[in-house]
Amino acid sequence: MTVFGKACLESVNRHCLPKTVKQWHPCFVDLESRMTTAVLPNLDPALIPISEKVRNGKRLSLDDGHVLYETKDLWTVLELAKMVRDRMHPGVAYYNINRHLNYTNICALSCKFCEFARKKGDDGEYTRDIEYIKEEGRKAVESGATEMHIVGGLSPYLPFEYYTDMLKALTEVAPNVHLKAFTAVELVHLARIAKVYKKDDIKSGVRWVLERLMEAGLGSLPGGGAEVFDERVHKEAFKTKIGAHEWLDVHLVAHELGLNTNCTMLYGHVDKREERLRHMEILRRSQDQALHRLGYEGDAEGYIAKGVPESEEITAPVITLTGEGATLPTPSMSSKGGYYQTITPLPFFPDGSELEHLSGPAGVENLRTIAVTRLMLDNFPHVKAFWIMQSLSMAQVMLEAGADDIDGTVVWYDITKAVGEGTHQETTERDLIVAINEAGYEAVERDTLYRRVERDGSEWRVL
Ligand code: V47
Repeated sequence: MTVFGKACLESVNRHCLPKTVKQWHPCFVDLESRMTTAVLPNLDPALIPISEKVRNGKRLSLDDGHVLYETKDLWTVLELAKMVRDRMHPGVAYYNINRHLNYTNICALSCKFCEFARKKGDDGEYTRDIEYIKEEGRKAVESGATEMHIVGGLSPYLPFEYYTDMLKALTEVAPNVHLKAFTAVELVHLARIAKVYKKDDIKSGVRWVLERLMEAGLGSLPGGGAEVFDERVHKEAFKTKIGAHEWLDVHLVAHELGLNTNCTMLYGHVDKREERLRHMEILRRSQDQALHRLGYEGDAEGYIAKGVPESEEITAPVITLTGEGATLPTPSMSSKGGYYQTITPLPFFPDGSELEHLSGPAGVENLRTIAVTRLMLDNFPHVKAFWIMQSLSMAQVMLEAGADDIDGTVVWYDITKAVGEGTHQETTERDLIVAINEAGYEAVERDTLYRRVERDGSEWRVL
């Protein structure tokens, strides 16, 4: 138990939680607080002012994020993230019944962290035809899936119509299955192959593409391709991929069109912790803008990081959803615009990539990153511990450290493979429920938009 445990928190507040760090300096420590540190010898006083902000639903600064990342008092960081997560999603954790579909692994890019991409003629290169894709749609219906998560490489060999045909074919065979498809990177590529891409006006081309894809059945955007929004990291690890501005523009246009989107952070390769924190700052400012469009008012005095270029252009006030009684956005607000639903931190898998010499992050770093993400991204409704990349056991533990979602049954997954696994990486609904229940939460099946699902075998409806 740490000082911020639910039961303990109130008593700490009443008796000894000091208002400033100064009071925790040894010269100022009173008897009560000395007793607290005696019971909790690892308590880091630097976390006290941060806990005050967290308790009051205030935005944390990049310096606070730095403390959360560097402190030796990991348990308090986890406990703070759990406090926020429990406040936002009391008693529940989410999963879904889904299928991932990777339609091609041919990719014009050569990102150093990627093990998935192939060039035409390489061993194992593939492009799925529409019949194959339809069959996947039928299997999704048979298995009762509510979502297909569809992403692929940037193939120079596929015309724009392939993408609209794919969505139309899936809508035909699986009309009730939500199509969460195409990362921002793919959408910019689609604008290029449709010849509507303009370097100085990315938004208009992407809008054209998204409108066509929505007509064909697109339901929302997954969060891939964000990596870490930083020029240095971009140059070093994924130079030819779109940068932060373009990624954000795509999501901005999607939100304007009423589509909900997700986002990710691929960490633990050439990135530094401070660069991850800046990535989080940029994302939460982008979400401020989306929530402001939905009518959230926010805190005009709230902390805004200086010197983070992508966030400087955003004029929305700071909007947090972590305070007591905050209302989370719902799909019914989508008539005014979409928003980011979920942030999924993705730990780097080195095997088979050009960065294989790096070790990649391990359990403690992953656990801490989930917690820091929950605490920093105070306006994101959900934090996902993607079990495919975290392992189901770690994803379960992460439910105690800020995560409220572990993704779904998945079935096929080709982007990363756990040691000894091929692309068939499936888990059962039962295993997901057991993992969530064992962590002490009610397992709630959700659809892509986080509406509760009521199910009878493969038949389902949203509540
Ligand atoms: O865009 C690529 C990343 C992403 C590696 O939106 C790698 O709900 C780790 O975006 N090690 C695809 N990661 C996955 C993704 C995702 C997953 C689950 C849920 C959602 C969602 C989105 O995987 C890519 C890239 O950022 N990636 N290579 C690697 N070696």
